[in-house]
Amino acid sequence: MRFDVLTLFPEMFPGYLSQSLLNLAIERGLVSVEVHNIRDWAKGKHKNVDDRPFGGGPGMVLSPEPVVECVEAVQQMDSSPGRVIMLTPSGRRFDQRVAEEYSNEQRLVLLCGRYEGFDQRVVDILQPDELSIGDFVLNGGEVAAMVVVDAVVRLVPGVLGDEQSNKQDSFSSENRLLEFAQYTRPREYRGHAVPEVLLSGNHPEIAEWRKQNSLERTRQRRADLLPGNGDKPSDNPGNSA
Ligand code: 6GU
Repeated sequence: MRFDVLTLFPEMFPGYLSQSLLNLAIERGLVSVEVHNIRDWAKGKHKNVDDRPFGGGPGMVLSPEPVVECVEAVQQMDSSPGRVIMLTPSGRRFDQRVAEEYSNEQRLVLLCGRYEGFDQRVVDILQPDELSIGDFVLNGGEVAAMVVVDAVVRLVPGVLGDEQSNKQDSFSSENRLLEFAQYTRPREYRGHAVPEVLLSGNHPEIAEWRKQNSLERTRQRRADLLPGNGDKPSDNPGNSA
C-alpha cells in the first residue's frame, strides 16, 4: 500500500516514519510513504502558498493553485491516482471502520492543511474525502495524517507479526467494545494482585472473564458503543451505521 502525504511541513514526518513497526513495514516493502512539499508547486519568486480571505477576517487561506497542482502531480507519480483525503476539522470523523475501509485501498493521498484552511475550490475540484480525527482543533493536518497512516498500516496484511492481534483490538470488526484489562508479572505489585482466574489455566473461564471485563469497561466509559445504544448520545453519531 502506498501513502503520499502533501504538506507545508515535510520535516515533521521522518521522525514518525522511523518508528519501529512502520519502518519495518516499509523495509519489508509492504507499505511506502512519500512526503511532498506543497510549496514546491507554488509559483513566483516568493513561492507563496496562502493569501488573505475574501470577505475579511483573521488568518490566511491556502491558495487553490499550488494545492490542486500538487495533488494532480502526485497522483500522476503512480499507475493508480489513489483516494484523496483532505485532513480538516470539518471532515467526516475518522474511526476504526474508516481505517478498515481505507486499508482496502491500494493508495491514499493525504492532504494536510494549515492556517485557516483550504480555498473551497480545492474541495470542488478534487472532491476529496474530508476527514477529521476528532472534535478538537489541531494546528494543522500533519498530526492527523500520521494518525490515519498509523491506524491503517496496522490493518495491512503482514504488517503485524501476529495476524490475529488487530482482530482483537478495541473497535475492530470482530470487537466493537473496549479491550479487557491485561496483566503480566509480577503476580502482586504494591498490594494489587492479578485476578486469580487469569492464573488458573482454565481457558473457557478466562475467555468469559475477559468478555465480562470488556463489557463492564465499555458500560462505564463508552456506553454509546454498546449494541442498542445507537441513538444515545454518541461520540461519533456520523459513523454509527
Ligand atoms: Cl484533520 N485537522 C485539524 N487542523 N484539526 C483537526 C483535525 C484535522 N481533526 C481534528 N482536529
